[in-house]
Amino acid sequence: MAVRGSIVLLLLGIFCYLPSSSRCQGTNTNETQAIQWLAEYNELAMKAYFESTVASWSYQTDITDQNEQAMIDANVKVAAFAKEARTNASLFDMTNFSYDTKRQLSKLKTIGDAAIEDQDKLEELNNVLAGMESRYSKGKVCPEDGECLSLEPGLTRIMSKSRNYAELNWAWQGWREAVGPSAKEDYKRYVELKNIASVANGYANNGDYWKSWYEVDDFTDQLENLYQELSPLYDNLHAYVRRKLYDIYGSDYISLKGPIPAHILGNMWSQSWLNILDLVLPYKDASSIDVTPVLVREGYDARRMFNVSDEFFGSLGLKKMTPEFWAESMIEKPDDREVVCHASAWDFSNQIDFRIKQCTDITMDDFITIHHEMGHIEYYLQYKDLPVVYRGGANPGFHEAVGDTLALSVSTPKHLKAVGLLDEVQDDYEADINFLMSMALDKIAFLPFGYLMDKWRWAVFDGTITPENFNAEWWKLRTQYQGIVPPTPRTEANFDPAAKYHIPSDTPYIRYFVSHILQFQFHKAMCEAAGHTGDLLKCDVYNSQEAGKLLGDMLKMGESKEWPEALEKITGNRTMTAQPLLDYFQPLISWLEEQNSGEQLGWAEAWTPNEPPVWPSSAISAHQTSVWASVVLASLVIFFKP
Ligand code: BJ2
Ligand code: ZN
Repeated sequence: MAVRGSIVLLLLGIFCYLPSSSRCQGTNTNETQAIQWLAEYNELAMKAYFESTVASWSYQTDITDQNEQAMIDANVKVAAFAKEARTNASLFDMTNFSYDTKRQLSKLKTIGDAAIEDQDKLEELNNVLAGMESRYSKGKVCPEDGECLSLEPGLTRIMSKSRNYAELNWAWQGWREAVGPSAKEDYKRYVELKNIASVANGYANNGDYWKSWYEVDDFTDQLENLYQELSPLYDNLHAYVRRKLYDIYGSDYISLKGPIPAHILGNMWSQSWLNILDLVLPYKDASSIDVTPVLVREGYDARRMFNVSDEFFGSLGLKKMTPEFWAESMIEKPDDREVVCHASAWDFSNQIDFRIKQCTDITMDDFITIHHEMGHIEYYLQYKDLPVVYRGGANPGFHEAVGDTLALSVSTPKHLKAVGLLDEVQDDYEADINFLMSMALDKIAFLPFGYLMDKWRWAVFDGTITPENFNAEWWKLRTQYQGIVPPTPRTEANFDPAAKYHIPSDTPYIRYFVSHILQFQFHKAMCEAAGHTGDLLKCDVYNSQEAGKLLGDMLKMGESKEWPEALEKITGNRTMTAQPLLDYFQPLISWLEEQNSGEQLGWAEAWTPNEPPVWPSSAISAHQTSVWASVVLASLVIFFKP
C-alpha cells in the first residue's frame, strides 16, 4: 500500500492538500481503485500489526527495559504506518462508493494515538503508558516479615478468603499505596496526550472518541436508561448483603443505612462479590455451588481448566483453540521474571497466532475468566478472514460478551455436575435461589462498577474532573453508584483509580457494562435456538449446534456492519434491553424484596466506618512498643533536663 498505492493515486493527478487531517477529502471517485488499494493495504496491515503485537507480547510476558524500548519503537513504527494509510485513504472521494468501501475507508481515517503529529509527544505517550503498565504489574505489598505479595495470586487470595477486617484492610490499602500515588503524574500527562490525539482525530476529547466506537448518538442516554432500570435490583442485593455483613462485622464497621466498606466484599475493587457467597448464602443446607474445592481436590491444573472451556466451545460446533494457541499461550505465572499478570486475549493479526496470557489460579473465578478470554479468541477466529479493519467486535461490548454468554450455561449447577465439577446438585426452589444469588453476586454487583469507571474517565477527559480532585471525585462515584466507602479516609495523596488495571493500561471500561446487558440477550436467543423451555436460569446450551451456529454467524460479521444489525442477527431485535437479565433473575428479585421488607434500601453517602485496627498483630505490638519507648524517652528527657 505505502508505496504502490500512493504512486498509483499520484499518477492519476489526485492530490490531497491536507494530508494530515482526517477530514481531508480527496477527489478520486474510482471505486475499483479504492477496492484494489484496500486489498493492498490489508496485506501490509497484517504484517505491520503482527510486528507490533509481537513486541507487546514479548514485553508483557517479560517486563524488561529492553523489551519496553522494543515495544515503544514498534508502536511508533506502526503509528507511522497508520498515518500513511490515513493519508492514502483520504485521497478518495467516497460520496458515491458502496456502503462497504465507504465503511472501510472511513475506519482508516481515525487512527487513535497515531494521530499525534509531534513525534516526541507520541513517543512520550508510549513511554508514559509502558511506565504505568509496568508499575501496576510489578506492584507488591510487603509484610513486616515474610515475602512480598503481588496482586496475583497473593493479594487476590487474601481479598477473597480472609474474613479478618483488619487484614483485608492491610491488603486493600497496601495495594493502593503500592500502585496509586506513583501513577498520578504519569496519568495527568496521559490525559493531556490522549486528548491531543483525539482532537487530531476530530473529536472534542478522548472520552468522546471512545464513545464514538458505539456509533449511535444517544449511546450515553441508552446506558443511563438501562442503569436506571437495573438499579432497584442492585439496591436490593446491596441491602441484603449489608445486613449479612453487619451480622458478621458489627456496628463499628457497618451501618444498616450506610454504604458498605469497600474491602470486605471479596474482591480488590468490590466489582464482584462472588467470593463472599459463603457469608450470604440464602439456604445453608442446599448443595454447594462453588467449584473451587472440587478443582483443587481433583488436582486440576491450568491446562485442564482451559481444556474444559475449549471443549464447551467445541460442543457447540464453534471453533476450537488452535495448535499455535496451545503452543504459544502463557497460562501459568512464570516464576523467573516479571509479567503483566492481568488476563488478556491476543489477536496477532496474521490469521495464525491467537493467544491468551493468564496467571491462572485454581479457582472458580479463574475458571470463568478462562471462558471470558476464550470468547475473545473465538471472535478472532470467526472473523479472521475479514479485512483487518473489520476485525473487531460489532461494538466493544459484543467482544466482552461472547465468553460470558457461554459461561452462563457452564455455570448452571446441572452442567457443572455433568462435567464432574460439582458433587451433587439439588433441583428445587432453595437450590435455584442459592444459584441465582451466586450469579447476582457476580453480575448484578458488577453493574454500577462497570458504569462508573468510564463516567469518571469521561469527566477527566472533558475537564470536569481535574487532577486536584481526581480521588475525591472517584470516591464520590464509588459511593453514589456502588454504595461503598473506603475503610479509612482518602485524600488527593492517594490515587485509587490507578489501582484498577484498566486505568493505567488505557483500556476503556464501559464495554463491560454493555456486555453485562448483551450477554443475557445472547443467552436467551441461544437458549431458544437450542430448544430450551422453562426458566432461563436453568438453560445450558451445551452440545447445541443450533445455538453455536446462531452465535458463530453473528461473530463472523466482525465490525463490518453497525452493531444493531449484528444484534438483530442473533436476537431478532435491534436494541439493547435489560429484559432478559431481569427475566433470568426474577425468582431472586422476588426473594430479595421479601427479605428486605424491614430494610432501608440505599445509603446515606456521608456515613463512614470506624478505623480498623493495625494489622498484623506483630505490627500492633511493634507500633505500641515504639509508642511506649517514645513516652519513656520523653519522660527521661524531661526528668533529667538540667
Ligand atoms: C480479565 C479481563 C481483559 C479482557 C483484557 C485486559 C484489557 C483488555 C483483552 C483484550 C480483548 C479484546 C478483564 C473481565 C471482565 C471484567 C474485566 C475486569 N481482561 N483485555 N485484548 N475483565 O477484557 O479480557 O484481553 O480483544 O479486546 O479485565 O475488570 O476484570
Ligand atoms: Zn474481555
